[in-house]
Amino acid sequence: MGRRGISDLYLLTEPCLDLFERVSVALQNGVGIVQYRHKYEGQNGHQVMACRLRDLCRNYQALFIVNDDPGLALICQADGVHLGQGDVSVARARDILGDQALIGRSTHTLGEAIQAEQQGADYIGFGCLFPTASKSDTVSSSLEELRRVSDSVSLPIVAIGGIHAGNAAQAIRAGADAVAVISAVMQAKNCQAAVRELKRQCRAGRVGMA
Ligand code: TZP
Ligand code: MG
Repeated sequence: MGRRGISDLYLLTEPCLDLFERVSVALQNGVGIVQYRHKYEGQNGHQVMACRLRDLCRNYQALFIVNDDPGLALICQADGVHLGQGDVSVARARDILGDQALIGRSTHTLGEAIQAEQQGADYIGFGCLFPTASKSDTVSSSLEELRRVSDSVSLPIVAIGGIHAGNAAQAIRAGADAVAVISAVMQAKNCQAAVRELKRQCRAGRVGMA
């Protein structure tokens, strides 16, 4: 495991009919961190789903993170929360969740990454590295900027945006500790094969760095 459990493959959920089955398969095949990210669920549905996913993650000793909402993270006793640039401050999330919580911040530039570290985030998301259909309001970034971030920031870095088995190793080689994916796993025809190949590519990327 990497620093505080952030390594290799970080899975973000999206609404789908076989959500729990997919996440279970992902966990069985070595996903170590799952973020509950459902933008369009009613508040009640959020709580029920988040608590079920938390239980699932606990069964596999995986970390469970809630997107956007420290209040929901508190209610469902998540391991932490992931904050976008437009969400509450790291300090506010820390007030709500306490010192032990893992707080992530989305970043798109070296400046935002340095700021997230200064503000006390525990890890940063960095991207969007490659074209994605999963998020419309993304800010594009690059492997070169990821390298600069990796040289300047000591927090764990989770690369995100359009990552699949064909480019995951590049992101790791450029300095990411982990790669975060939605569609590469949540929309995979064969979820198990997708997770295994992504993990293999992460390992290949690390070997390529040695
Ligand atoms: N933040 C930046 S890109 C993105 C998020 C949530 C979507 C990533 O989804 P995918 O399907 O792995 O490209
Ligand atoms: Mg957000």
